[in-house]
Amino acid sequence: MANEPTQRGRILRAPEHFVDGQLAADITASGLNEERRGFLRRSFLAAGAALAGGQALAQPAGDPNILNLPEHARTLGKPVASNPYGMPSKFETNLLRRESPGLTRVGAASVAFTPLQGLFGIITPSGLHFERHHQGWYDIDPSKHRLMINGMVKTPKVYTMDDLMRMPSVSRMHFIECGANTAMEWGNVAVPTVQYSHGMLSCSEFTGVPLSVLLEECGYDKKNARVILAEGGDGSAMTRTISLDRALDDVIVAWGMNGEMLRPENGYPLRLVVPGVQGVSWVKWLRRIEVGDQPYATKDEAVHYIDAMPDGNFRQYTSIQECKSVITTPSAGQTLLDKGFYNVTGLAWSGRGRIKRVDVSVDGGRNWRTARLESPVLPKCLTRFNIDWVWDGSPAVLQSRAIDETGYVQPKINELRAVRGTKSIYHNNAIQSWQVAQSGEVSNVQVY
Ligand SMILES: Nc1nc2c(c(=O)[nH]1)N[C@H]1C(S)=C(S)[C@@H](COP(=O)(O)O)O[C@H]1N2
Ligand SMILES: [Mo]
Repeated sequence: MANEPTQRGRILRAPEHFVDGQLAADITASGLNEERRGFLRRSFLAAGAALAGGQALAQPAGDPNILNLPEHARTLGKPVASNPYGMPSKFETNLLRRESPGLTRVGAASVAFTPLQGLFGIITPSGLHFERHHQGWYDIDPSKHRLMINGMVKTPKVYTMDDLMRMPSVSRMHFIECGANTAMEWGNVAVPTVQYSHGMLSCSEFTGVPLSVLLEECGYDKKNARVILAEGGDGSAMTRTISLDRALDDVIVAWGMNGEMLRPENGYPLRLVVPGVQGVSWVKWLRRIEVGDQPYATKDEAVHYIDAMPDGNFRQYTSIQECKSVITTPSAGQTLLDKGFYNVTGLAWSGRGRIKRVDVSVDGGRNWRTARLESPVLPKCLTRFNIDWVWDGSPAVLQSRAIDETGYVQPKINELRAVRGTKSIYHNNAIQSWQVAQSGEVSNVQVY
């Protein structure tokens, strides 16, 4: 696994394609007009002046990739709709969901991780959304799919997809994180890349009808009802309990993801979106919601996604994904090519609301600088952060620490262990450390 290729496994020196005065002459030779050349020179100078660290500029004079007009500049390109459903460039084939070999006995009950190291911004491309199935995935015929709402309601109802999609809908951006994300790292360093350590995390714009609208329409028992039970249409008959307060707050019965229908792997044609709550409650292939007056002690809930504590007890219903962050570049498995300038970038999120601040350390947590948060900064959504760094070529330990709007500060791994022990699987939101060796190689370490 350690040798598995990672997307953008090598980080190119940022200023590599800046050019000097000599090249301006070559550009003239290649046929650019005066006006264009003037523009290029100005922008190169501006970019060059902004360089941190005062590195020597690259000398690409004589580079055939600049001197010779490529074929694509001399010929007719492909016609529109050659790919009626667009796909990534053939040069990007390394950016893939990956399964952790041997994690579970069968692939139908496993995980495929999102390649966080290769993504920009906050939205996960739908084809790279992580997958977690207890019993495989299906491509369900939407014309045959039904959603039943029953239990403590005045009028139990069965909805078709057409019924649901006529209702008032909302579109909201939210992260989904499996409660078992970063589960392998409780005891010590276990996995070689951020894809495996944090890749049970994705973020999309979801579209659907608020669950509150459906519950109102069915006339839920306002006096006595306390919970809902959501049931999936797969063989594992996944069921999860959600408190009625939460169900009425921001839960969505969703069919849309990133502007199109959900992908089959992610619950097509219908899934529950439970913002801020661990992934297991986001029931896929959603077929039934039952309103009740006490938590359903389903077998699934008794044994899965509960936290083993040091004293031998278990914490149950710790469903909210606490504030967490991780640097995605540079991250383990990547190699810095040279000393000099790097944009350190990563993701921060909190199941309790908005991210307020992210601090970054390059010396294992002794000193911290505040990173730039990119907009939008939305509640229960991924937030992208960036910060400048000039690497002097000596060993470094990179860390990020997120703070959410409740004031909660992401803990160090030793602080978390002091309270939770090492028997847990779920809800590890510790600060992640990446070590940069003198060689430029980045690896997963635990430093506190
Ligand atoms: N019906 C059903 N819903 C399910 C699951 C499942 O196996 N069956 N897995 C759950 C778990 S544990 C997680 S983390 C999320 C994963 O959602 P994704 O596969 O869209 O990433 O779906 C949840 N919903
Ligand atoms: Mo999960």
